[in-house]
Amino acid sequence: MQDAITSLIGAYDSTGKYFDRDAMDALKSYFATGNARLAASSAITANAASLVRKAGSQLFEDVPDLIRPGGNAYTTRRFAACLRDLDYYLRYASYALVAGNNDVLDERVLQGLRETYNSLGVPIGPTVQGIEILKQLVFALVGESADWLGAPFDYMIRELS
Ligand code: CYC
Repeated sequence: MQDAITSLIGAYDSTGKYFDRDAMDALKSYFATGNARLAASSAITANAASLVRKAGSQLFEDVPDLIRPGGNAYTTRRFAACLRDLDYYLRYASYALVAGNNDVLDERVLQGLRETYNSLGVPIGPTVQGIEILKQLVFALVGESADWLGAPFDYMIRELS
């Protein structure tokens, strides 16, 4: 698992280079957003259950077929699996925000996920929509929509799409 600092050290060490200006700029911007990252992660943690509940309601309102007979989130078991998946996305986003790096998302969330979803008939489009809704709810909660705050959600959306 990588974070903003270890990934940079890895990249520079592998070629035996001291940090250059680009590296310093990357580190400065990571430290400059450090307190805000912690505050965002802690706000997510404190509101996780309600964020997931709201994201689920909004998703099922936007795509009502999901919870009708024949929909992938129809039956209590699948409905619950869907909310659980949204909770996974939110929790891992809160880790990636603190790390300033998306490696944890690759390693713990995304690896093999598309194949699993395809084999179970879990639709990718509405899943991506659910992650986008989580992102907007987090923007509203934190009171800003900076790139670094949306980054983990954007990454999961891009990788799943
Ligand atoms: C199922 N979601 C699954 C499964 C996995 C994940 C592995 C199959 C096993 C199971 O049912 O638990 C996802 N598991 C994860 C992730 C991690 C993990 C991300 C990383 C921590 O360990 N269905 C919809 C919605 C969407 C949805 C669009 C919610 C946004 O229609 C989700 N995921 C969904 C559903 C299932 C599922 C309904 C059950 C499908 C089935 O068994 O038929």
